[in-house]
This record gives sequence, structure tokens and C-alpha cells, in this order.
Amino acid sequence: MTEAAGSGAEQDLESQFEATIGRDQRIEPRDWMPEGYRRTLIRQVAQHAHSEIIGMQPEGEWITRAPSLRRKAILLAKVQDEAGHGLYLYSAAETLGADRADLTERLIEGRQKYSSIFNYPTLSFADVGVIGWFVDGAAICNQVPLCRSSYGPYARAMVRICKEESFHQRQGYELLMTMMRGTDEQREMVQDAVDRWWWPSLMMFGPPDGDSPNSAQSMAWKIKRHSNDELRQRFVDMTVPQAARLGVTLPDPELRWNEERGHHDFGTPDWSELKAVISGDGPCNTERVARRRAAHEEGAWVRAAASAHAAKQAARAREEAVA
Ligand code: FAQ
Repeated sequence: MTEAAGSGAEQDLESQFEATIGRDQRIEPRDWMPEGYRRTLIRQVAQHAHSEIIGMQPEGEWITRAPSLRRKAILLAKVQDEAGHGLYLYSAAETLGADRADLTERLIEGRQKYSSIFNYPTLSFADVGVIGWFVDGAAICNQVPLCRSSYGPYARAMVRICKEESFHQRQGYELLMTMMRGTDEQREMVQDAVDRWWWPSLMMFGPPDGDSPNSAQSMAWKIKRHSNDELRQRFVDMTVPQAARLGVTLPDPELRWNEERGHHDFGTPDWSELKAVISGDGPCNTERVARRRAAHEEGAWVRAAASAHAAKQAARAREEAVA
């Protein structure tokens, strides 16, 4: 094939891809896609998967210390759900040609990111409730639009994940409601957790739009459907009435309803803190990655046993096919 014919074919594929995106249809694993689209998706989906897996740690620390059997069972189920989300997402990344073992290596060597939010400590049981309310709430705002993401396997994984995140958010809110009906000390614990998690939760949505290098292209490809600031605003608008009903104060003196905009105005998160946490300098980054690395190393025998079992089964199936 001549170079001209080659590039003509490539242009045809590119225009088919653009047309599929333009019609709001899905790109599927076997479809042709530009290398940049594939790379962007692997980056986002892998970071998302890593976040779910690392995100098991802050709440997981409270499983043995939950105040009742009921709370323990709920928390155990929630943390297991997060593991499941990580696994769907690693599978979605594999459909793009990524190798799961390689993605894990990148995470534990600090070469791939995960959400900043999981680098903060969980100091009291109220943090479990506030993570459900804020962090799962922020995850829902961010991820419901991803159910319409242009890449089929990612969008479909999001549908189930969002259903579970909604349940997680409710369990967090219900836990906090229960604590708010309790003693003064319990109410103080809730307010303290709200004070510590509010700003980091706003930072989950990423840098402000003017400082978000990936947004324009990701939105043009319909991987992302809304900008970081749009989703952050949606989260604030959703959370303010919930805070009033709960009886807690959100720690932002600039927070007020703006009649003209039809949205709440709010203060500016400390973007230098987000940068520091993303680049490995948050309160718990070292501990989170070390724990993930240890779990990976300790699980080596399980992977070896599962591979040996799969190889044995495949050999048996071959023998049966021959017989
Ligand atoms: N933390 O140009 P942008 C959950 C990075 S799951 C760390 O704006 P983009 C469930 C960004 O990657 C939570 N890094 O990037 C749960 C990029 O770096 P790179 C995770 C961040 O991709 C609940 C650079 O900064 N959710 O909570 C953060 O267009 C409870 C420039 O940023 C997802 O992953 C950050 N906060 O937008 C589990 C959702 N923000 O790669 C357990 C899917 C930005 O160029 C318990 N992801 N960065 O070196 C997304 O929607 C997007 O990737 C954004 C970032 C919005 C996170």
C-alpha cells in the first residue's frame, strides 16, 4: 500500500470515529480509535480503578472498630463494593489493551495517580459517615455523567458503580443522622469530620477549569461530559441543603446562595494543597502506597495458585476435546 493510500485509510477511520462521537454513539473495544483517545482513557480509567482500590483503606481501618455488629456488616459490604468497582474498572482498562499487572506496578511505584481524597486520615468513626456523604456524593456527581461517556465498557461499568455509590452515600448520611440524634460528643465528632473533609472533597473534582490540561480534549471526545468546575458546583448545590437538614455547618464563610446565578457561591479551595497531595506529599500518601504494595506482595501466592489452577483446567479441557 502506498503511503498516500495508507494515510487516506487512516483519515477514513478517523472520520468514522469522529462521526460516531458526533452521533453520541459508543466507541467499542474493536473499533478503531486515535492513539490519544486510547491513552487518555487508559490514564483516566486506571486512575479511577486505583482510587477505588486505595479508597478501601481509609474506611477499612474502621471495620474492626465499628461500634456495633450492624455498622460492621454495613462497612464491610461497602468496602467490598469498592473492591468490586476497582475490578470492573481494571477490566475496562484491559479492553483498551492495558495489562492489569502493569497498571498495579505503576501504582505501587508511584508512576500512576489515584484520587487525592484517599490521602487523608480517618480519625474517628464519624469520618466513615462523612466519607459516605461527601466522598461518595462527590463520586456520584462526577460519575453519573460518565455513564454517558463515549467509551462503551467504561460507561457500562459506571452504571452499576453509580447505583452502589448512591447506596453508599445514603448509608453515610444515615450514620451521621444517627450520630446527630445522639450525645453532644457525637455531634462534635460529626462537625469535626465535616470540617476536615469538606475542602479535600471539593478538590476531588480536580483543578479549576483554567488549570485543567486534559479537560478540553476529553470533553471533545465525550469521555468527560462536564468540566471540573461545573461538577464541583453541582456537588456544592446538592450538599448545602443536606448539611442544613443534618444540622452541621460547612466550613466556608463565603458559602451563600446567589439568586442571580441560581447557584451557591463558595470559597476557593487551597489549590497548592491539591498539588502537594497529587505529587505525593499528602498526609497519608506513603502509608497508602506502602500498604497497597504489601498487600500485592502478600497476594503473590494467590495469583500463582489461580494461574496454576486455570492452566490445569485449560489442559483438561484440551484433553477432553481430543478424546
Ligand atoms: N486526585 O486535567 P485534569 C471514589 C490529576 S472514586 C488526583 O483536570 P482530568 C469512589 C489528573 O489525573 C474517585 N489526581 O485531569 C470511592 C491529571 O493528571 P495526569 C476517583 C488528580 O483527568 C468512594 C492532572 O491532575 N474518581 O471516590 C485529581 O481531565 C469512597 C490534571 O487534571 C475518578 O477517578 C485528584 N483529585 O480530570 C471509593 C473519576 N484531580 O494524569 C472509596 C474519573 C486531577 O495528567 C470510598 N476521573 N488530578 O498526570 C475523572 O473524572 C477525571 O480524571 C478527574 C480529573 C476529574 C479526576
